[in-house]
Amino acid sequence: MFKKRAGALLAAALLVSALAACGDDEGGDAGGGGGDGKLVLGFAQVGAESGWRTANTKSIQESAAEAGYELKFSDAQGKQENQIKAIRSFITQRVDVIAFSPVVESGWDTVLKEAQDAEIPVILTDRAIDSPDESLYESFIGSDFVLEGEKAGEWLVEEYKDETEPVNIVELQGTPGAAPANDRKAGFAEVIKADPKFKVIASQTGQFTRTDGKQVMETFLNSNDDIDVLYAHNDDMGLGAIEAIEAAGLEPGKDIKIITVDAVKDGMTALSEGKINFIVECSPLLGPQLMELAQTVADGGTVEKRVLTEETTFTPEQAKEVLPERQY
Ligand code: GYE
Repeated sequence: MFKKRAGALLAAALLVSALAACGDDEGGDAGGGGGDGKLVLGFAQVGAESGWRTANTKSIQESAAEAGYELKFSDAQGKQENQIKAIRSFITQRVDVIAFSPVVESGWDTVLKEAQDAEIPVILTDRAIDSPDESLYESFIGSDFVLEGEKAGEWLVEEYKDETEPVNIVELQGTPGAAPANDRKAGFAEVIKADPKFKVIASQTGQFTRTDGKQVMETFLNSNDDIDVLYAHNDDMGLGAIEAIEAAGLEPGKDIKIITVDAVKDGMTALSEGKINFIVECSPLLGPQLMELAQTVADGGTVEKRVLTEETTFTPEQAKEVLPERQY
């Protein structure tokens, strides 16, 4: 079922002449490369670290099934070396398209060059890579993580606009080296630096997981007794931190204001209860657009180099309104 782009054009030309010749009904060949015509998509996922990731995996699996594609799905359990292995195995299997969500930003050039040499198009989903060689992938679909960090910072600036005393902030960062961790930190820092009263007194990774979010928040609480705000790079770490805050006899959302990113159901529930104060949305529902992109690149068509996801923000009142219909 493997098909090069040049091959796609040839296959399309042959198909047109075959149809012209015998009025045959073989049209709609998704893969275009013969066999049963199913497009074969190899997808190398980060892992299952968060509610966001679970929803993202579901979206990709459901959309692939709906589109009638054969999905080869690999879970890297948070390790770059596993993702590289999975991509190499997709190349060996000669899938039609490779898509993956890079666990960290750097270190992809060699394996992506191998895919390029094998003429298998690659689509980045959710997270970017830091390579200057943009020819290594066809498109990058996902959120603007810097903008998410900025939105978090803007809420904080507005919330504390009348405050004259220092505002002590602790930050739970995502996986070190991951695009959403780097960018959410940078966007937030850029906005709050305008006012020196905002002080990030501690900032550490919580690996995007609840367990680590809880544990790191415990250490923050043990070494600082004047924390005003927690900024967590995702809901799961914020939810873990809430447990640590409650265990320390403090009230999350009141004694310590909490801002998170993602807006998955559990996060939105905590927001509606006032335990989180503000959530910046990051949509995991990338499946349908990814399938469209995969089809286009498999057919040799051109796609936008950057496909941005549309997102909003939520206050507790807004969370209450949308929760009943929230899909993830
Ligand atoms: O925010 C976090 C997940 O890459 C946008 O990864 C994604 C992030 C998401 O683990 O919850």
